[in-house]
Amino acid sequence: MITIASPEHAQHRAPHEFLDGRLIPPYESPERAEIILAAVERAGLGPIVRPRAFGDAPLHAVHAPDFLGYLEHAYGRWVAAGGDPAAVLPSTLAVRWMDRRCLHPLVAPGYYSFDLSAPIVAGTYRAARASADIALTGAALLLEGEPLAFALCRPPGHNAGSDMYGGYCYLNNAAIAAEQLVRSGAARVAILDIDFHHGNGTQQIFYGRDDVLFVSIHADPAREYPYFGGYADERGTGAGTGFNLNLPLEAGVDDARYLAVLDQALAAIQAFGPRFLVLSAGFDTFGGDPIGDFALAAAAYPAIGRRIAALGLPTLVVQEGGYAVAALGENAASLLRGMAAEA
Ligand code: Q9C
Ligand code: ZN
Repeated sequence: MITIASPEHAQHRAPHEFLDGRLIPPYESPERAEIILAAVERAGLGPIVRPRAFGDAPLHAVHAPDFLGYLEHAYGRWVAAGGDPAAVLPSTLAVRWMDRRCLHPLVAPGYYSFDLSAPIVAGTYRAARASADIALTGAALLLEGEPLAFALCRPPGHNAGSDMYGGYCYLNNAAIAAEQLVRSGAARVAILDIDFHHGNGTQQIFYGRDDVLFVSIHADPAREYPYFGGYADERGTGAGTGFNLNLPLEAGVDDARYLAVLDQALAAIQAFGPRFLVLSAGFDTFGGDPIGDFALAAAAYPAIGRRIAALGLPTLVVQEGGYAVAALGENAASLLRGMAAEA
């Protein structure tokens, strides 16, 4: 197994986020990536390499050009227009019946984002690009014959859609890697999302596609973020109908319950017959997570890893969420240990 990581992630450090009307310290912190890297090193899971640079083309394959231009220049234009230098965060959001394009530098954040949990600072775009390069390097390694790669991405990506960001996510790393695998000749690619939250961005990007299957196990959005999507009746559209599978779950999910639902997800992936698997791996399913309400024990992660690896597919593991920082490194290393043992 090969891990891809970069110190560039530290360029992104949000000063705060909004939660239930309160301005609070961000759950998504640089310490997360450092602790995962240290645990993977300690576990001796194979070489740790830096990402290669892939340029703009793979980003454009997934994200809209105006959205990428916005992300690149948002901070500088915001500050020049008088916005708080601490971070870019909107005060007015485009919504269902009021969604005209108004791109004044202090207003564009409300057009391109859907929540108040993804501040942009001076280094956010650089970090997000490095994060996408990490995922793309993992995809390249699979194409070169590597059976298992771990993309230690930060910031995470699965909440970011083709032209919208939010939920700590800016560029959709897993989607960018999956699209690269398809464009390199793989007829079918499956994405399994095991983050506690629904991967609304990944779903949106591939919703009309029959060559990329998206399967997500997550907290029922009727109760948990992202609330406005991720329900079981969202099955895809047009040619993509039947190629989107949401498995929303109740609070308090334990290891046995989770593993049973995971088997359902894996059966759907097996039936699809993909050439590659991209795993959006979040560890906010852990019982100790401060923003999740599942009850997984640490012992669940090696078991989850073994079952996923038993599919026998070349797999790219892409780091997403997980906010119980003290346990995060061990949980990530445990999943990978389980996968490597089975592979
Ligand atoms: N009451 C990831 O795990 N705040 N994003 C939720 C719930 C935002 C999660 C508040 C959660 C974003 C990558
Ligand atoms: Zn999450």
